[in-house]
Amino acid sequence: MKILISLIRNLLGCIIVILDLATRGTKLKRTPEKQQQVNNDVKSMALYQFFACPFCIKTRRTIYKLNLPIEMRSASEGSPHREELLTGGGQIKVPCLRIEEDGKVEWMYESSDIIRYLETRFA
Ligand SMILES: N[C@@H](CCC(=O)N[C@@H](CS)C(=O)NCC(=O)O)C(=O)O
Repeated sequence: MKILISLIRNLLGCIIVILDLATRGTKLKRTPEKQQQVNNDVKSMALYQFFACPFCIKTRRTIYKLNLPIEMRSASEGSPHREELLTGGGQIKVPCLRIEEDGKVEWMYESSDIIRYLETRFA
């Protein structure tokens, strides 16, 4: 039963991934200088995520639209990043944005909080 639910969930996730890819639209355009600055700013960030999780897809969509080259780290079972997420953030829940700035590390959970943070900072 657990396997069936997981299968259905992943299947639905893959459908949402395809719909997202088909309807993403265009990326935000910036001057080369501004884009370079943004690229540098996001070097300190990484998104822990699952490929087919709807909350992760929603977050990745915002990251795509805002043209942010944020590193994606899979938190799926078997991935080395899963342990990092648990140890650093305190729970296995995705999406989670790791932000390292001024020697401090913040683990931001909740897709709506991550999206609001990125839009406020980069839109
Ligand atoms: N309210 C959260 C929901 C996140 C959530 O439920 N994520 C699921 C995956 S879709 C999760 O991480 N579950 C833990 C697990 O599968 O181990 C958000 O919007 O980010």
